Amino acid sequence: MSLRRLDGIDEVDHLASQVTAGAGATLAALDAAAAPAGLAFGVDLAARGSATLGGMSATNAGGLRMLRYGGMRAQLAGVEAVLADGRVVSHLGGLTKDNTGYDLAGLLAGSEGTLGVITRVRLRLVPRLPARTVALLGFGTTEAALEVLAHLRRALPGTLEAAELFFADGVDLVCGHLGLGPPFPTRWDAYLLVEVAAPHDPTDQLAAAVAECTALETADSAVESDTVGRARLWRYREAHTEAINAAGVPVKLDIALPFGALAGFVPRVREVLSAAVPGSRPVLFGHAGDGNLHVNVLDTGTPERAAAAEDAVLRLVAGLEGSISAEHGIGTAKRPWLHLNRTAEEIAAFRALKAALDPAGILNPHVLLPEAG
Ligand code: LAC
Ligand code: ZN
Repeated sequence: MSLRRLDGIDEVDHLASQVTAGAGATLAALDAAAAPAGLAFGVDLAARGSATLGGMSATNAGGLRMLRYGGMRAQLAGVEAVLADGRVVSHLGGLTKDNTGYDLAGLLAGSEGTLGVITRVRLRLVPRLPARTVALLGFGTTEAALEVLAHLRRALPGTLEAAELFFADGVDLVCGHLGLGPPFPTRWDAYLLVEVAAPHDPTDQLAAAVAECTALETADSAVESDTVGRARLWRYREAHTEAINAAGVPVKLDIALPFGALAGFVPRVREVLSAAVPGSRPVLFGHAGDGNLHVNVLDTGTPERAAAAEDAVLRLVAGLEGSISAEHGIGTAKRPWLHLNRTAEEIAAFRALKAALDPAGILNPHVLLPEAG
């Protein structure tokens, strides 16, 4: 019998670059367990100290490195789960090639607890890259920031790990909340934060790629490669959620758009909100590398105004062929809008799966699927 560690993480299988972990283990514990084997986990997010691997799997969390490694579903090599009738399904062998039927791990990832309760996960690990560099870039327009990102994707194949976008109003909130100075003397409209990671110092490569394209645009840049400097630049992005929550109770939307629609959406969503909910205050930020923006709307006031804000943004997004929930899932709040992204046939297939695996509807009822009728 193998001993189970208190942090819920089994011994790392360094031959397979995989590990088995309990659903309650945290992301931070996983990272600490993988490090001595020269490995890391492909998903990272700001709540790494409290986010659990079971919750991250059930919600198919995306996070900050999705553009390089994919989301939680891509990391799952197997799951153990308890079904609604108490039976346990377990497939934790982690074979690289295993074409023996339905992919239950993939199905349970992102099922939001509606089809089974994940109890253990078999996770793929990635090489731990020791050399990392972060650049924060300020631009006069969102278009310029996204053009530069497109260039960096081509110029930095295999090393670009994160590409985050945020805006002047969000930086103001973060600076006010944390008592931080602004990143640059100029208050830029759009900010792009990129991180590259490689076996050897990628700073020169990043600096050259940035110089090639920012020369064409009016821009500011700051580059940091030590741990403290990188964390200083990341604070401007990672503190957005806490700074927004400190400013009020936001309507939180989490959308994705085709890349070609992203730049136009930024001014358009502000116009749409100011028409639908006058006096509301949108703060946008997110994972530009995935086409995913978090749209947080402050100062909606009444529940009616909050619902109007939500409806206006989600209809705009669906009209642009985007996703009404890129990362955070449907939950209870987004159910009334699921039909904007999913056809009646798809929703019927969802209901058939739910009925087969949870006929009495005891697992996370009222989540994901719209109420029937
Ligand atoms: C983030 C969370 C809100 O990206 O998804 O910070
Ligand atoms: Zn996010």
